[in-house]
Amino acid sequence: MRLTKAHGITFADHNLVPIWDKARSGERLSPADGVTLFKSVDFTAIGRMADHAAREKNGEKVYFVINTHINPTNVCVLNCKFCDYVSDRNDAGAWEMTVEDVLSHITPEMTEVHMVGGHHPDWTFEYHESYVRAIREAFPGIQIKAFTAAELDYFAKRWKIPVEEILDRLIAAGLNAMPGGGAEIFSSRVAKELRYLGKAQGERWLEIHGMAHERGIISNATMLYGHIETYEERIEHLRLLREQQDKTGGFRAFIPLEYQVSDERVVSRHASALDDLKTIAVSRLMLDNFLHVKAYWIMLQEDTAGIALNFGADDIDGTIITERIAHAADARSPVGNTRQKLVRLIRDAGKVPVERDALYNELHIYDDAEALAVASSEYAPIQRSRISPRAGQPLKENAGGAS
Ligand code: V47
Repeated sequence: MRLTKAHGITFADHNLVPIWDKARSGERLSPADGVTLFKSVDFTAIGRMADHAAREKNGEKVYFVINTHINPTNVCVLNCKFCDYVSDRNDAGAWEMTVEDVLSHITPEMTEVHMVGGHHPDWTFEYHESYVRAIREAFPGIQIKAFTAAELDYFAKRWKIPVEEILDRLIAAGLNAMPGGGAEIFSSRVAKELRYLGKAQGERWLEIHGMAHERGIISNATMLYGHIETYEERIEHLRLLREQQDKTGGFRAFIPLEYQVSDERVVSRHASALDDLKTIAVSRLMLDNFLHVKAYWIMLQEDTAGIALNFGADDIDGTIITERIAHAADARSPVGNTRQKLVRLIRDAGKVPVERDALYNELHIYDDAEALAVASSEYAPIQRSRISPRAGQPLKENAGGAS
């Protein structure tokens, strides 16, 4: 095999050299470049290119947050084929949280609460709004990242309230940011096959994020991969996100979500670690206008997430405490993590741990001595995945239902 050396990288696949030239000079990669990267097996070169792109944006810094994920209900009118999280309200595993239940999951140490739930058939918008207001009253300093564009679209249709008004009311109640879920893959072919045509489709999902950005609300974006989608469909998804970001600029982090094989077994096995790393790297290279790419340790597993920090990712999300969506599909990661473990993961990757809040304000930069001290202090995962959170909490009578 003839190897080509170009500006610090040794290439086995010569097709990548012109892409590296573009990436180095800040020229935008085309969709065809993206597909070429996905189809290439020159992993080290792809990783080096993506690491370069990440360093250009964030240096050696890798971000994490002390947060919790709260899922007030798993009752949902949808039946997406990839999702094991949802329940019918009569199922034994269904749960509905009261406002007090939600508050009981938050501690003063947390700086971010991430809250998303099912498309409940009869909880009013006012009930969802009351969660945000109650969190803001009880924890004035916490940042609230809540409700996906898919949920906002559902509230709007179900309760005949314009999304603009919904956003304004949530902001008045205390909303700070929007999570990136519900995007899946922007493809009507996949949406039809995986039965998610019933939720906000690509154009609408992007439009709602644009509305949030115009109101000063930052948001994230996700992509569910590793099922029936093609490389071309992944790239089209990234292209559409990049285009929206050019228009409204409010996306902060992109999070590729590796499909966790659900009971329906859309495919028989998880994406490989190589596919995970390549997806992180290609996303970093294509999304030149996104500041952050997250290696979501819950779905990647900690080992792959750690390696992803040298493949273009600069964020690993946070402590989470009790993750339910991926673990409903029996994800193999712990459901939560400790600060020590996250600092260690970042330090072991040779990067600088930075504790952030939901808005990416830097709260604490760990110098190496401190990172070493934190990383080598005793740590333990909070809960192993095999203790399934599937059962959630028992249904409570009249938890805010509109009926
Ligand atoms: O919207 C559902 C996906 C998302 C499965 O914004 C599945 O900071 C994999 O959006 N396998 C929820 N994925 C998670 C999410 C998220 C996570 C972390 C951070 C942020 C952020 C957002 O999970 C859903 C859906 O797209 N999902 N089922 C599954 N079996």
